Formats: sequence, structure tokens, C-alpha cells
Amino acid sequence: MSDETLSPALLDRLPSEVRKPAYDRAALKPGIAHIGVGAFHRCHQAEYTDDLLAKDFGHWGLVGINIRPPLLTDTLGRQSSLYTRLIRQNDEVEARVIGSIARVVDSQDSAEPALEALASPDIEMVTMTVTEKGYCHIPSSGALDLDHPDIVHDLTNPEAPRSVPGILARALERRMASHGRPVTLLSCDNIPTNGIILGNVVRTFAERRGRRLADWIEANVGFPSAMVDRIAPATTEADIDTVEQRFGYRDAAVVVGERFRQWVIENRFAGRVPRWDRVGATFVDDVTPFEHLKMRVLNGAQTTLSYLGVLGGFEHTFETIADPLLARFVRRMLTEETLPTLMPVPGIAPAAYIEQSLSRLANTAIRHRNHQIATDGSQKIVQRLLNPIRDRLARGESIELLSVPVAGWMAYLIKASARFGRAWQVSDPFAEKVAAIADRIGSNSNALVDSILAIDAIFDPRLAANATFRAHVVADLDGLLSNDPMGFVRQVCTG
Ligand code: CS2
Repeated sequence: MSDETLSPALLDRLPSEVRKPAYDRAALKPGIAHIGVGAFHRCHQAEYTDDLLAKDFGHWGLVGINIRPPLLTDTLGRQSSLYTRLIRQNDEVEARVIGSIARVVDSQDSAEPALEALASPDIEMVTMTVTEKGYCHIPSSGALDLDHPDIVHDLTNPEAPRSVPGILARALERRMASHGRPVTLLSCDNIPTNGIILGNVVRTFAERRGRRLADWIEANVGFPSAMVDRIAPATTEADIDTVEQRFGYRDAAVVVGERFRQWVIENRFAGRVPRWDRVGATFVDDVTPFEHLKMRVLNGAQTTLSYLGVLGGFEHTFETIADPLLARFVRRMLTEETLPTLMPVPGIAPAAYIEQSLSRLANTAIRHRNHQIATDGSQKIVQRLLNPIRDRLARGESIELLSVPVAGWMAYLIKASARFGRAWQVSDPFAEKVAAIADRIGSNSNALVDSILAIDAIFDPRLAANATFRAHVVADLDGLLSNDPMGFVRQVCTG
């Protein structure tokens, strides 16, 4: 079997330890469309949906759509959309073939295939993981960025959109003009109030298309916010080899994740809803306390470890957190500064949640690269670091630990500039801007911080003008750009 690729025919011959879809895939009818079929989706919403189909088979199969690379036809498409989900916890490996994706759609070159799928009357739920920057919003305000090149393009070419807001608005326009069925658009990205942001960008775009569409959306489309959680790094060749070596077949779409998973969704649906709450998800009236907890603690720790980890020469999260100094720093930051900013969360004790998060990050089988987490930091630091900083400053509380990873993000982009020897390659919508600042200014931390804090899409002007915040970030940047960044972290930690 060893060079055979995963397929429906192979399911019967898989080793017994590999769990298989417990329902008739041939009868699967898609009722959910998902945009952005990356590792996270395959490890999270698609697994919950697989659980739901096994428990209560209905019309909730998934259509998986990619509007950006990679092509799905090359991987999932060749496997009838089947793939293996591995749970890895240190030495343990648990394999399961997920069958909830009924078919995949590549829509990278033209929006048409995506529009056709999204406008189908069979689709009643659209979920998405399109990354923070996919919403084309201004991170500091949440408003649609009308100067974004894709938005400028889509407003003049609404029939051939490129952006997520443009594609969704066009699909909704087609739904309005054809069958008129309601639909829920459910963001599963790590941005605060993601449903409100998604609603903002789609409505603002639609208003420019006309009042009728905007009114139809108001009456027929739901935008619940949701908190999603499971660590699932980008798949590597080594993961593909693991499946082949341990289970004897090839799977180009395998995904590896940790055991922990969580999904909290607001009850703001339009039309029918897959009952994910029957298989472990939680439906709530207000997701805010949950999303603060997750983004400020788990994601805040990941972001902190990624920047300090890269500066300290570590490759993955688990190696970074194995360093006693960085583990101590992040635990102190979360306990002393982040925790007091959290709202009470029903059923969750924040101190225990912090410990649980830190132990999740120490899982040696989850090889999450610091550079992967560091990607698009400009879109992540607002919710993970700047919001708790703002809350603390408003109450006159110290921010001397939370300011360090903010400077870490700056140092990460600065060190990628030509003037600082292009230490590594970065991917961030603001990378070029910060590199240009660094090339112009050199190592003067005061001037560097002033120019970077002036980027008001990231730093709202009130925060940027706060003297305490600025002074901390300047001192931290100085320390992190020095020859001994870890010595500086030690000083902050013990000082
Ligand atoms: C990570 C997240 O890359 C990142 O930004 O912080 O993907 C993180 O692993 C997930 O949010 C965990 O639920």
C-alpha cells in the first residue's frame, strides 16, 4: 500500500488505528462553503463538521474554496477531498481521515468559481479563514480600507472582484437577485469582534453598490463573531512522510494539530445552522470575554515567543518556551499584566488557562515556526498586545512587560531591512514601510519608534502619543537591537 495515495477506495484498507468517516460520503450534500482551506480549517471547522456528520448526518457537507494559492486541485482534489488529520502530543500520534469536505474549488485566477459556489441556494453557511489581512480593514479602527489596492480595484470592477469583501458582496448580490435565501457569514480568523469587522467591510462595500443590496444584507445575512482555537502549523514534507511511514499511504493534504480545540460562536445566525454545538462548540450571546482570553493569552504568548524567539536564535515555539528565561518572561507578562485586563469568562479560571496555554506551547510534536507566527504581525499585535496595553494605561497600570513584544515586532521588521543586514525575510503588509524607516534612520531608537508609532493604521494616535508607552518601547527597542537581546530580556525580567 505504501505508495498508494489516499482515496475513497483506500478507506477500507487503512490500518485499523486510522479512524475513518463514519457516514456515507457518497450521500454528502454541501450546505457550507468555506473560504481559505489551509491547515487551520482542515484541523478545526472541518473536523467539527466531520463530528457533526457522524453524529447527525444532514446536508452539512463542505465546499472548500481557495481564492489565493495554493491550488486545492493538486492536493485535496486528487484525493476526493479526503485527508488525514494527525493529533500529536509529544510522542503520541493519533490519525483520523476527515471526510466532511465534499468538493474543492480553485478560484485563484478568477472569482467566478467562488461566486458560483457562494451564491448557490444549497449554501446556508459560509465560514472563512482568510487571515487577518484578508478583511482589508484598518487594524486600528476596524473600518474597510478604501485605499487598499484590491478594494479600489473591486469597487471599479464589482463583477470580477479579488478581495474577500468584494467577493462576498458580489455573491450576496447574486443571491439577492436569484433565490434570495438568507445566509450566515462566519469569520473564523483571529481578529477581535471578527463578525463585526466582517459585517463592516461587507456592508461598506455593498453600500457603494447601492441601497437595495445594503438593505437586503441587513435583512438576510448574519455576521456572528467567533473565537476559534487549535494550534495547527503549516504542513511540512516531514508530516507527509510521517503518514507514509506510520500508516503506509501518501497524503499530500495531511494536517497536524494539537489535541486541544475550542470554538465559541455567537448566536447571530441567519437561516439554518449546522449544530456544531452538539459536537463540542459553544453557542453564546457574547463572545467578547472568550476572544479576549484567547487572543491576549494564547495568541499573545505565541506572538511574544515568536519575536523574542527569533531574536534569541530559536526556530520553533516549543524550543523557545523551553528556554527558562523566555518561559519566565512570558508567564510573568501574562500573569501580572495581561490577566488583570481579562473579562470574567464563564467556566474558565484565567490563571489555569494561562498554565494550560503555556503547556500547549511546550508540546514538542507541534513544530510551529517562529517565523510563521511572526508573519503579518502588524495585523496581530493590536488584539494580542496593544489592546491590553491600552486597557492598562487607562487604569494607570504598568506595561513594562507587554511593551517588550511590541518592540520585538519592530525589531523583527527593522532587522530585515538592508541597513540592518537583512537578517531574515519577512512577510507583513507593513514590512516595506518599516524597512524604509530603518534604512533612513539607522539605529536611533527614539527616531525609529516615533516614525513607526506614526503608522496610524496600527497605532491609534492616542496610544502613540502616550508618553509612558513610547518611553517603554524606545528602551525595549534599544535593548532588543543591542548585541545581547536576551541579556536585555533578563534585565527586564529580574529588574
Ligand atoms: C498563530 C495562530 O500564526 C499565528 O498567528 O498565533 O495561528 C494560532 O496558532 C491559532 O490562533 C491557535 O488557535
